[in-house]
Formats: sequence, structure tokens, C-alpha cells
Amino acid sequence: MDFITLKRCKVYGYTGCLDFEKEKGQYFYVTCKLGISSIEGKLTDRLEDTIDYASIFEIIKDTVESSRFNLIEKLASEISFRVLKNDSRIEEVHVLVEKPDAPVDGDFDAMMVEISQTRSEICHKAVLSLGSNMGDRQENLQQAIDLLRGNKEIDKLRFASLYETQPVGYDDQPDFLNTCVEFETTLTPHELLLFTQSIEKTLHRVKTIVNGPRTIDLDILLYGTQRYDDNDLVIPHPRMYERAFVLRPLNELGLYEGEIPEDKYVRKIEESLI
Ligand code: PH2
Ligand code: MG
Ligand code: MG
Repeated sequence: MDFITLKRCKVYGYTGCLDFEKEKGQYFYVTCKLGISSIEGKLTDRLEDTIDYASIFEIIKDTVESSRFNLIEKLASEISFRVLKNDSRIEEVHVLVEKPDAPVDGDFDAMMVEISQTRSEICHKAVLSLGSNMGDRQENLQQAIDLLRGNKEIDKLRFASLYETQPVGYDDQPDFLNTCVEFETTLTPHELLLFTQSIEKTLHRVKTIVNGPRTIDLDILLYGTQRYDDNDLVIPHPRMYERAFVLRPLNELGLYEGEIPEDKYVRKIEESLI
């Protein structure tokens, strides 16, 4: 393992339990040690082949300046989370936050907290269902996959074959092309939802009828083994186990072994995504 360390970056921030700390602020020192399996730049001597410490300094500065946490524990963990999300080459992060002017009556150098986080702790396997039944359906799905792959927080993406499927729910519409994709991501469920919605927007999806025709639809099926339920997102997807157009591609990816309903047809086609 190779390491890059930013030592005692001095930044002004507003983290603290007391009101005046959140209002007036104080200086913090942040030390951040990044673990990278092997820094390519040590051979190539190129900046792109390493982690630019200037970009890490910006993350530290921005996080400390813009947050108003109670605890330096939380501040340290937010810094490490953002640093890990920023570049998938970083495998682990160690953050030390010092608060030299902590409001404690007595003689001390600084109050400090140290935390460590690894990529595997914040990286999850996500599974999506993709569908299209308007325009060039295959091209729409391909573009959606390309946009997913282009996100630096999405890695190791794999997808199933294309399936021609009979519409479920609202029948009076053309057949769909469906597939499923699986990838590793450091996006949170909510960030992933915003990203899939931005892809739908980019590919000109217009919402007309519920369950009706669409150029592209991306639904989050699974996010690790986590359950998630808030106003705009429920994971696992509540209807996924009733839908052959979801279960057939999932089965192909080795992600589902059980029964598959047969009320609607689902046919694997020859053409595939790239
Ligand atoms: N999507 C729906 C409703 N019905 N039917 C098929 N076959 N494929 C879909 O992707 C699909 C559907 C709502 O998103
Ligand atoms: Mg859907
Ligand atoms: Mg949807």
C-alpha cells in the first residue's frame, strides 16, 4: 500500500456543541492519510496517475467551512466519506481532526479525534431495472448504460441480455425492451435516485400516463442488503418479485433463483448492449 498524507491543514470551521462555536467558529487542524494500493505516478511521473493533494485539500477545506456539526467525530467521518467518494483509487482514509481552541478550561495542546474508513465500508452493490418502449428502444437503453458507466462513483457495471416484454399494468402500449444492471457504487440511495432521474431527463423521458409508454425508465431494485423507505424511494422495489420482465434478467445475472410469473411473455432477443 502507498500513502499520501496532508499534514495539519489549518482551516476555519463551525463544528462544536456550543452555540457560540457554531456562530463564531474556530480553527481546526486536519491531517488526512490516503491509502492507495499502488500509486501509478511513482513510475510514470504524471499528475493524472496519482491523487492530486490540492484536490483533497479543497475537500477538507470545503467540508470544514460548510458544516455545523456538534462533534469533531462527525466532521472527521464526513471528510473521510467525501474523500473516498471523490476517487475510486483511494482504498482507505485516516482522518485526524484537532481542535486547539476547544472550549475547555485547562492547559492542553488540542482535543483530537481520529477515524478510519475503507472503501468497502461505503461501497454497495446496486441493481437497477431498465426499460424502454418508445423511439429507438435499444439505443435508449444503451445510452442509459453509457451514462451510468460515465459516473465516477459507479464501478464494475455488468448487464443482462435484452428482453422483449409484454407491457404490465397498462396494456394498451407497445412492447418494452427490458434489462437489468448491477454495479458497485459509493452513491447513497438518494443520490442514486437523483442520478437515475437525471438520466431519464437527459434521454427526454416525458411522464404522461402512470405505467404508460416511456423512452426510458430506470428503477432501483436493490441496494446491498439494505431496506430503505422514505417518501420518494422504497428499496427493495416493492413490485419487483411480481414482474417477469425484472426477474428473468435478474436470474440471468445470478441475482434471483425463485419462481417467475408466466402471465406475460418475456423473450430474450439476439441483439445485445455493449
Ligand atoms: N414498466 C412499467 C410498467 N409496465 N411492463 C414491461 N413489460 N416492462 C416495463 O419496463 C414496464 C412495464 C412501469 O415502469
Ligand atoms: Mg418502472
Ligand atoms: Mg420508474
